[in-house]
Amino acid sequence: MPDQRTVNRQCTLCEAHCGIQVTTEGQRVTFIEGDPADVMSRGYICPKATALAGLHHDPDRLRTPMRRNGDTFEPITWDAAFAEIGQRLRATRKQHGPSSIAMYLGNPAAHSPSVMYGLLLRAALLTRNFYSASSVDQFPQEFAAWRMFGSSFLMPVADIDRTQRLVILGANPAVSNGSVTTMPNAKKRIRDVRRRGGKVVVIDPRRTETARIADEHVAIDPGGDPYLLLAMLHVLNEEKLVDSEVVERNLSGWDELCRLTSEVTPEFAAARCGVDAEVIRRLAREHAAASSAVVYARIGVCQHTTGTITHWLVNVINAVTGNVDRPGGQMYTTPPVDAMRWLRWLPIPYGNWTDRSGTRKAFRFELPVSGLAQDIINEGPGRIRAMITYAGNPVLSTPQRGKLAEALTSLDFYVAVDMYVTETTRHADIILPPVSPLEREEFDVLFPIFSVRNNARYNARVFDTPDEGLEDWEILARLVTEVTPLPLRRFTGELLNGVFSRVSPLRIAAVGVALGPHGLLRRGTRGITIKKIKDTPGGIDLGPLQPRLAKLIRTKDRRVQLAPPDLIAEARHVVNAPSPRSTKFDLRLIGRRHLRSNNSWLHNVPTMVKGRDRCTVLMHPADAATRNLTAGQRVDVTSPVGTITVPVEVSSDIVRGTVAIPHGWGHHEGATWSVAAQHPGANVNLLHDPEVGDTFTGNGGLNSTSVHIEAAAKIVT
Ligand SMILES: Nc1nc2c(c(=O)[nH]1)N[C@H]1C(S)=C(S)[C@@H](COP(=O)(O)OP(=O)(O)OC[C@H]3O[C@@H](n4cnc5c(=O)[nH]c(N)nc54)[C@H](O)[C@@H]3O)O[C@H]1N2
Ligand SMILES: Nc1nc2c(c(=O)[nH]1)N[C@H]1C(S)=C(S)[C@@H](COP(=O)(O)OP(=O)(O)OC[C@H]3O[C@@H](n4cnc5c(=O)[nH]c(N)nc54)[C@H](O)[C@@H]3O)O[C@H]1N2
Ligand code: SF4
Ligand SMILES: [Mo]
Repeated sequence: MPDQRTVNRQCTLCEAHCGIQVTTEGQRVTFIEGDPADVMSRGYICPKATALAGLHHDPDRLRTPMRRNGDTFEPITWDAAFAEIGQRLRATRKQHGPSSIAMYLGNPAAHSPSVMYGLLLRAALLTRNFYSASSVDQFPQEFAAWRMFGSSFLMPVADIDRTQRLVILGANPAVSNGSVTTMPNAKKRIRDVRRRGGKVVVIDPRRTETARIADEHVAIDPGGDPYLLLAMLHVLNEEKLVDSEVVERNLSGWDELCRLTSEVTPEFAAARCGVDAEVIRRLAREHAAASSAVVYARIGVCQHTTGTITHWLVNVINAVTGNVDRPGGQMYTTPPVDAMRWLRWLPIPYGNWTDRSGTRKAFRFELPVSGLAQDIINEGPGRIRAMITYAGNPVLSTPQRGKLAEALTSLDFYVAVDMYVTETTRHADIILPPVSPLEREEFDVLFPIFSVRNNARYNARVFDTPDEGLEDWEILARLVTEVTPLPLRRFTGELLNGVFSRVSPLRIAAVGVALGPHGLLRRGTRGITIKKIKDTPGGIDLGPLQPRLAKLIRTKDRRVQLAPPDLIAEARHVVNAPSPRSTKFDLRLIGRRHLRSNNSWLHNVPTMVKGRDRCTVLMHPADAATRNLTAGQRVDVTSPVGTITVPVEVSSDIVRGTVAIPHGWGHHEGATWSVAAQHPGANVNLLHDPEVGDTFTGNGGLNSTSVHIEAAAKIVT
């Protein structure tokens, strides 16, 4: 083939950022495969990587700005779009104040360095009503890091490549490929723990794809984790299994913590978490005895009312067994752009303002997204009048009692930065689509901060940016100039435009790399530069994680805080609370991810949705039998706030009394993506109560819902 080319870059669909080789013929992608030279993924890709081709060629993907005309959209020019947006947003701000404009920043935003301009836009808006996917995701993990290490940016990473004992709590990396511990080809990394004689334990209500390749699966009842962890600490203290030298030297608050755990015996915990008391004892003993050990916890435990205290207890167990900041434990990276080193100086405001109901506190300049719909809808002062969404689909991905779509239609003005007309963006007045991922040249600065190995990798463009195409950062920069509150906006706007067009995220990253721990300024000619990274196939391996907590920690006494008073008080409250039992809503509902699905937006790519229905409710055979339900039958799943209808999938992989439904479905609500509309599924977030969330951060309590299930009332054809 004369015009056949192969370009090496990364798949940016999820945090793993696997290296890929994209082969093209003319303007078509013909093949996507793993890049064997990639220093992180070593040739691995999951089935989603090929979706990049489907996305690029998808006729439904928007290529020009669209403006609402009644119930449809029509194309307009970029200049006309920006002019109208500027005028409408400035008018709203003038009439109702800066907080009348809200912004939601969605998950894929974090997968591109364009996010820097997203945050600049957030700053320029001067709004209190800023939201992101963080508050249905890792907020509790950040809060625990803030209280224990002094900054929310100091979330430690599990050193999976060197540990001898890996305990996975509420995460399914065999499918998700890791999160806030970025580990492409997680399955191989997990198998490698076992190959080198280590042990892998998965604690999860479902025998997951990860549990299948582990040494042991401990089935736990949803929400049982804080009891299990407190009881493990009870055993560690009672049997004097802690690393007393480390406790003495680096940690504060162990005695206070022991006063709390003294009441939480394994027998007490067993009744609350469904794990046998002897198993809890053994988990504690084995963690202490291993030459290195790490508990790695993620969204299965974040998305609970107890999210923060669970993450805190996870870090405590790692710390008191001597496994924080040492190889094989929880560590910090030394990334090419050392953003966390700089950002940890930022003050973390908490509770400085709230949502309009006064119940949800702002945490690090952000409000929990579950309050969004009501803060648009409810009449009265402080109401949100205009909205910007950037790379997010909160109608499907956040709990809003089904009110968000209606809320968006009631806004004075709504602008979306997105390449699809989704269940959310279909309510926009103007949609601004960025170019496809394959038309971007980038250097990721975020995920190297959470990677299991230090690395620097470059993302080359596969196709030239189309003449009229803009990248996210260019769109966001133009929005900044439109909303800048600076005086003489016309003049300063022009000036800013001129500056921004020269300051691409790639240039900012180049400076960051030069100033970073591996850069020219530190290492002289041995240091790395963006050019060197670009010229090295597969990227540059910067070695295993190094101890560096002593340099990074921001607590007053420079020790890890084991007993922050508010967390102790909340844990005491949780221990003393009666165990919740509802006779009507008798099943616990949790989430589940699939290897071919990515949150809410890959369902328009035919290869991602072919085969059997994935939006099913998974239930134990005994639970199905007592309700006279059979596999494939459609059922109504009802929670205290909503009902959805989905088919049943029966499997003994899930514990009795618990059911699992994936999120990101419910496409009939939009019916604007032609492929996705053919297998819509149902929106599980209609079942989650926006009032139920993590006590500290208000993070969505998406695994804290109870439901009732019965045969579907209506026959759907
Ligand atoms: N019930 C339940 N709900 C959940 C979860 C759960 O486990 N259970 N998980 C939560 C989690 S962890 C997350 S992160 C959120 C994710 O939820 P969101 O933050 O809402 O993100 P997505 O659903 O991935 O939607 C991404 C949108 O961005 C658009 N997009 C994709 N790439 C780009 C790009 O490069 N630029 C721009 N401008 N747009 C782009 C897509 O078209 C899509 O509309 O969902 C959360 N919701
Ligand atoms: N294929 C695919 N990969 C993805 C995504 C995707 O949608 N699809 N999304 C990406 C995103 S945005 C994120 S944040 C990450 C998330 O990555 P992970 O944190 O690995 O998320 P999940 O795969 O949802 O795994 C959560 C696990 O928690 C379990 N769980 C639920 N409740 C409880 C509980 O109370 N206690 C315990 N111990 N376990 C519980 C569930 O059964 C499930 O196995 O994945 C990323 N990768
Ligand atoms: S795990 Fe899959 S979706 Fe994630 S980066 Fe790798 S290939 Fe892409
Ligand atoms: Mo996420």
